[in-house]
Amino acid sequence: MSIESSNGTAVERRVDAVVVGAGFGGLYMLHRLRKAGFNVHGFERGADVGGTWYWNRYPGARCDVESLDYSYSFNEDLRQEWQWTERFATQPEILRYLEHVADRFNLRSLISFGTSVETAQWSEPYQRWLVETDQGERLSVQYFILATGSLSAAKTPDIAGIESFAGKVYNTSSWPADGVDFAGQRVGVIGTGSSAIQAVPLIARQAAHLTVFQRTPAFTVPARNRELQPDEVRAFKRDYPTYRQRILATRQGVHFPTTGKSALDLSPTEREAVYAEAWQRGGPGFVQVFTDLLTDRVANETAAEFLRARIAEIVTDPVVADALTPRDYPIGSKRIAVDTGYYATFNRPNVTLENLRDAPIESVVAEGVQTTKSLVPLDALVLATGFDAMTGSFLRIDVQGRAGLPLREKWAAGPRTYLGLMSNGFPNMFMIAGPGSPSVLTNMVVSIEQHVDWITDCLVTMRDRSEQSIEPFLQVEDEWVESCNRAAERTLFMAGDSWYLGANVPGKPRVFMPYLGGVAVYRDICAEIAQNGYRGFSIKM
Ligand code: NA7
Repeated sequence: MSIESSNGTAVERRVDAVVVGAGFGGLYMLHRLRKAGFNVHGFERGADVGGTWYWNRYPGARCDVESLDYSYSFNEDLRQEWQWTERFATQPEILRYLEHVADRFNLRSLISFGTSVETAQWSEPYQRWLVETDQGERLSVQYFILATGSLSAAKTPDIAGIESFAGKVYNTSSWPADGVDFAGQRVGVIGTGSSAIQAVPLIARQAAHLTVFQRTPAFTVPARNRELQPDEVRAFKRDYPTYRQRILATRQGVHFPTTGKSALDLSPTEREAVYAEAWQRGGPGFVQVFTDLLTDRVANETAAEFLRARIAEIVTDPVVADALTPRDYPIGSKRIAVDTGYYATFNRPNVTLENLRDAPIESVVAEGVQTTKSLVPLDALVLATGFDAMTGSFLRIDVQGRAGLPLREKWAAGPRTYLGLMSNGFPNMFMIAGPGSPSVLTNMVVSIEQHVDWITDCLVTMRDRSEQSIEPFLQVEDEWVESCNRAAERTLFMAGDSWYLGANVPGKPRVFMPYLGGVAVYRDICAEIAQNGYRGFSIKM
């Protein structure tokens, strides 16, 4: 068989599966498929493994899921031998973990690094994908698997004149590997999402002066990060199976303490005590302490008020405190940030908050940032302006399905998938943690492992039955998308301009992209579909 590539030349290589991306998802996918006897190859645009954790090396970068939770479960020896050192792991430690996994399971030999997949075209006559890379490789592939990440395609901010800035411009999501020394410099940070909230306290300690340009204030809770104690790690490893069962039964794939009650069932004093305890405990579970914080606006407002009062307590200048206080969207509708000393950083004499609601950025000029009120002179500019989340990393590849249908066209009004795993019209193309799956609302490692396991089982079953292609029926996909949308409409997630909704990218359709039903329900749905002969999927010999 020979498939011709788009420029008419023959393919160079034939493999069973191509996996795009070598982060948590891609590495485990490669491991499982090779172990199952498939001939599999990986492509990774970075120079090494790590995905999100390879690129996001900005100062202070950490995971906001606790390290003991944010780890693979699939191998007992790996679980026992790896030692996390802190409650919330830093980016370098997570990257070391993924490098260790790549070495331990000998995965690097399967991957072409520094290589981006540019196009993938489905050939109906051959029932295979033709995959082409920016390095000129051309492969004929039965299964095309996208493990490209949910927060991987950085957003280019629509700010005029960035190229004219005389100093250096950095993006938090593609930070130089050997770090940046801001000593003695006037630094500007644009954006106040999770990345900026982690970076700002550290940049402030180094820079001569830091100016934070804020358009929308964020809700953030203290991480209360600390070193892990040998005793707790030993207990965790000893009781791992029990612990694992417990987190698989949750919505988020992590255990968050909850009262199991409505916030409105308690008196104001009792409620305050619950929030105070969650604040002291730290971490992103703050919005999980009551059952209705993400569905009831009045309940939500009680949590928001608690955090607003903390800002007023910490930040000494009332004007700055006021500017840092979020008021116009429900807490949790945009992903809550987890910080170490963020608000207190604004008490430092070398830190200024520029409230872009009072004076928007007009442009970046050679000397610095020009707002409608003043020119802020800068030596370095940091863009912490976010991502084209959840769909950006898929759509930057020119994917063409049956009858040459571009994925970009199919998803023009928002992503359409069945289970966040596959999309009708794109046979044998799988997504790991795609839109329509729990993904970013959960512990990503838990969700990734479940997707990889499901995909592997599916491919093994198809091979056993000599089946060639699989694709969801349009009707089940439409029903899935509809039910995801309906679930979102019953929540407060629709009321914040979040990246979950694509609202942070001008022109992107406003569609809530993750599945809201949670890890436990979703796992059951996927398992039941597989047990029933992949109900809802068209499978061809
Ligand atoms: P986010 O959370 O999307 O934050 C991006 C920030 O950048 C946010 O404060 C934006 O303000 C701001 N932004 C974006 N474009 C502009 C322009 N043009 N001018 C001024 N400010 C701008 O991205 P992060 O990287 O911080 O975090 C992403 C996720 O990674 C996070 O949720 C965690 O899950 C990990 P806006 O809100 O749009 O007014």
